[in-house]
Amino acid sequence: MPITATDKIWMNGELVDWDKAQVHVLTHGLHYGSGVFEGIRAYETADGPAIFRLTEHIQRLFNSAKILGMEIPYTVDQLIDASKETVASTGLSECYIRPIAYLGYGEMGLNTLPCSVDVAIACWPWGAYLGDDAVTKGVRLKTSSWTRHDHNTMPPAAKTTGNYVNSSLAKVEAIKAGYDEAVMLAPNGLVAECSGENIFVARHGKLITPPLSAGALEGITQSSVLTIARDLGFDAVIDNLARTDLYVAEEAFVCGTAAEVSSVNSVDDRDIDCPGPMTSAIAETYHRAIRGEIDEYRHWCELAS
Ligand code: PPE
Repeated sequence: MPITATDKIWMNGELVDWDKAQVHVLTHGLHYGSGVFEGIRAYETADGPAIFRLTEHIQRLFNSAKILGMEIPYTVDQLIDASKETVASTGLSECYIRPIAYLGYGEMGLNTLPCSVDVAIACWPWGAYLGDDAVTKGVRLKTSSWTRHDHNTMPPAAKTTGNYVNSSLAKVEAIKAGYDEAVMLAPNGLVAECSGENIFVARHGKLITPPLSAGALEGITQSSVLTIARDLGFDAVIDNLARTDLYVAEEAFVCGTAAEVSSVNSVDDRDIDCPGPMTSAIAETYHRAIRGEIDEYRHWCELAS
């Protein structure tokens, strides 16, 4: 999806002009995928732009770095403030936010211990990740021929830049085959997640989403959806799913910061009623929650200024 430029990008402690936010071609992260990143959204609320669950996203960035053994030279609070400062500098009321910490220029080779860590935060307006019709018409999923990483190869628990080659292989395969998104299975055949979203299905009236142990990212939207679903009175759990659970699901949806809540209309050409009643109720509540319209979830909306 094309990027629309904004004014400034935060790089290593200062806001620089968008066009000047550049790195050297020998940057370590470019060669070895040695970076960690986040995807966050800011939404317009009655009190001004607010960043949805910003603190948890920045904490996850630090956890990803910890898994990689990467020392981010800032504190969680500093990157929270920097994210707010970057959003405020754009003047936008709604945008996508991309913090990234990566091994920088100066060292080559696979021993990352001497490498410096650079940090940048960019924001830009980003529309519906899976298309404007994703909530109402739903998306077509295809089980990928690519397997999600094992925990002892590329830990899926860390949102590492290099991990996303696996996601891109799956996404491109699905699109070329005429589908919208790929479902990825773990090496043991259980459902992990989609290329850039967590997945939920309803079976016997209960909503189920796969765990981290099955190779899913611990999604912040997944966590919001679990809370919302339970508050709406639905039974919702984190549990393993077989591929065939998707084929006979009563309803299904995917969720993530970029995709928000998007319903699924089929998996491997097995149709699923769409949008299902629980999906519709959750999507509607989520869309109000992110804009600060529901009191009990307002603490998720962290004002940008
Ligand atoms: N799984 C994966 C693999 C994933 O990339 C995301 C986010 C999620 C689950 C959902 O996580 P959360 O955003 O915390 O609910 N995917 C990001 C988009 C990736 C991309 O750059 O494209 C996102 O939604 O920001």
